Amino acid sequence: MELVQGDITQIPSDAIVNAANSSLLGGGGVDGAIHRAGGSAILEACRKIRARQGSCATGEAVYTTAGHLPAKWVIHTVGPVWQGGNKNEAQLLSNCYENSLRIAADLQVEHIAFPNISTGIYRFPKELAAQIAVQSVKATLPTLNSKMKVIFVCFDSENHQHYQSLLH
Ligand code: AR6
Repeated sequence: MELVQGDITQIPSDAIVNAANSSLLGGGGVDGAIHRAGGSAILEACRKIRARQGSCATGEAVYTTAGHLPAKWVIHTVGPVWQGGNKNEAQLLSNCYENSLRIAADLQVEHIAFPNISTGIYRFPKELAAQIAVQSVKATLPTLNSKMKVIFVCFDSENHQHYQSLLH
């Protein structure tokens, strides 16, 4: 596991994870940044997935091309909206990391970059989200037939500090 502070759209990686919403049709935050930088091919691919399966449930993940991004794939996962902690938010957030890693392993990626899912517009407490992210990755990686490198990409310094204390 590695830690980087910056914009995930600039990180060269086999797969970049998007903190999407269940419509898969784009939005603000990191989702908006990924669609803007990656171009229309990502939205076109998302529309095809919607036509096939409908929306993407919270905690689930799907993958598309990465368009113009310096990556092969974008894995779109839908984090939970924080509603106080009694709506299964922790498990659903953990599922986002686990399901994204499972797709990445199927795609045989060697590097995957995660943003801090749910910690922006969806208001998940950052410290708890960081603990769940690290724990979920630590629990999932050994179950996969993969030597994948996981890069946590923190946009803001508060998230970066939480990950720093967890990873060192
Ligand atoms: N690179 C890396 N991280 C980023 C970037 C970036 N370019 N931009 C923002 N972040 P958010 P959510 C961080 O709000 O909370 C969208 O509208 C940000 O600082 O992007 O899961 C979707 O369509 C924060 O730490 O995602 C959904 O409707 C983290 O990314 C909704 O927002 C997540 O913030 C999802 O909300």
